[in-house]
Amino acid sequence: MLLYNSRVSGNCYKVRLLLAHLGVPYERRELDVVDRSNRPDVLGGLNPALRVPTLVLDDGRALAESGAILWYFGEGTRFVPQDRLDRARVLQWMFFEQYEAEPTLAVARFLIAYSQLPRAEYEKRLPRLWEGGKKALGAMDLHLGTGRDWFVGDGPTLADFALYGYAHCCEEGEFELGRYPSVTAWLDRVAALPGHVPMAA
Ligand SMILES: N[C@@H](CCC(=O)N[C@@H](CS)C(=O)NCC(=O)O)C(=O)O
Repeated sequence: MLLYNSRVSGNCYKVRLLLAHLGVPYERRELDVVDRSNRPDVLGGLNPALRVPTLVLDDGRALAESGAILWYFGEGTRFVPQDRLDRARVLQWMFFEQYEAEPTLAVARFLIAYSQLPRAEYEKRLPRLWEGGKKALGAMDLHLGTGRDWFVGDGPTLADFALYGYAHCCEEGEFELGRYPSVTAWLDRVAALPGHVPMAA
């Protein structure tokens, strides 16, 4: 199995994190997230969106979108609850991650830490991204602050891995994690799970 990956992408990291927890072996091919000029050559025919993560199974079939890849490997494991409502709640937080958290936390981080653009070129975009990212972190903090250790149920699920991808590195986007104590405690909990791998692994 081959994962088209970027070392610094939280979307790719979510997948690597789950595969590490499940002990699933795979190969990685690194793609640049700044110079994307080879994307059509490499990912054309595999993922029409030309984004990473893109996974190619051993039989040649491809799967893209971090959430879909998480679901493909997570179904039937301890990371997807048996209860129907809890399963839907895992999806609730995965959709939240893609609509509220990733487009704000990830984009602010990318512009500031990885885009190699002069700050003047993107500075006007930051207040909106910060506003949206704070809203997402605030909602996560509120949810976890009601005495929960995990987003759904009594143990880690795909929802936790999906949200961890960009929440754990949001300070690179100049978000202040100290304002979200329940999120900070949850990040520590995820990082303390046996089998955890850091993004740089
Ligand atoms: N919704 C997708 C987003 C994937 C995505 O945005 N990947 C970025 C890296 S984090 C990428 O490939 N960017 C390059 C581009 O937009 O051309 C997912 O969750 O997998």
